[in-house]
Amino acid sequence: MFMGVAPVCSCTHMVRTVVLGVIGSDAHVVGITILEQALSANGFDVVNLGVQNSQTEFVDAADEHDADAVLVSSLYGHAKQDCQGFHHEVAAAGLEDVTTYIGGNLAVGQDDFEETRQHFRELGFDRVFDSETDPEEAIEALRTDLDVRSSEAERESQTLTA
Ligand code: B12
Repeated sequence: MFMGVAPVCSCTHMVRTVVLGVIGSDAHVVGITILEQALSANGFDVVNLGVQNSQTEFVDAADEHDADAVLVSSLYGHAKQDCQGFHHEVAAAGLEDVTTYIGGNLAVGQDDFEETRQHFRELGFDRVFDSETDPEEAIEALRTDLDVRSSEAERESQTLTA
């Protein structure tokens, strides 16, 4: 009689898929490489798109891989232009439930980061991180945001700091 095969893993939580990449013409690769390693070491399934991605490439990858989160990186100071309309593309693809973060050197020069954060939050990003961000901080935020997605009430009670 066929007895079946025991599951290899009896984990109670799902592996979360994260699409990660650098947007626009930006070629700074070190930050996302470190983020990829940290995320993978912490159990995330990471799709690293590398550098110089269009908005469409992020959205297509999120769709194709059924991503839980999209992490956009930008270092060269043109993130505002590169991210204009990004969330319209996300919505047009029916991916409004995908968590979106952006991080890096998001403006030119030394600006007031709270203003920068506010700008990107208004564009639609769930969290905005500066270039001093430790990968652990992003991982903690992802754990919080992706775990509470099962409960609308809990999600609304979260206080976002990034
Ligand atoms: C190395 C470097 C280069 C290399 C890149 C090599 C490569 N392939 O990666 C080269 C020489 C090619 C280069 C080119 C340019 N660069 Co450059 N570069 C740097 C430098 C010195 C280090 C970047 C780096 O690797 N840091 C180490 C990694 C680990 O840190 P990180 O990238 O900041 O990433 C961390 C965080 O930011 C954060 N993070 C990043 N993304 C995200 C995303 C999310 C979602 C989260 C949560 C966190 C997060 O987590 C990461 C890991 O801890 C910085 C100055 C600096 N000290 O940061 C300038 C810097 C980024 N470059 C700069 C500029 C202007 C340029 C050029 C435009 C110069 C020019 N006129 O040609 C070009 C752009 C070319 C292009 N098309 O991208 C400026 C940007 C200025 C701004 N934003 O206001 C900087 C800040 C230098 C400066 N002070 O002026 N650069």
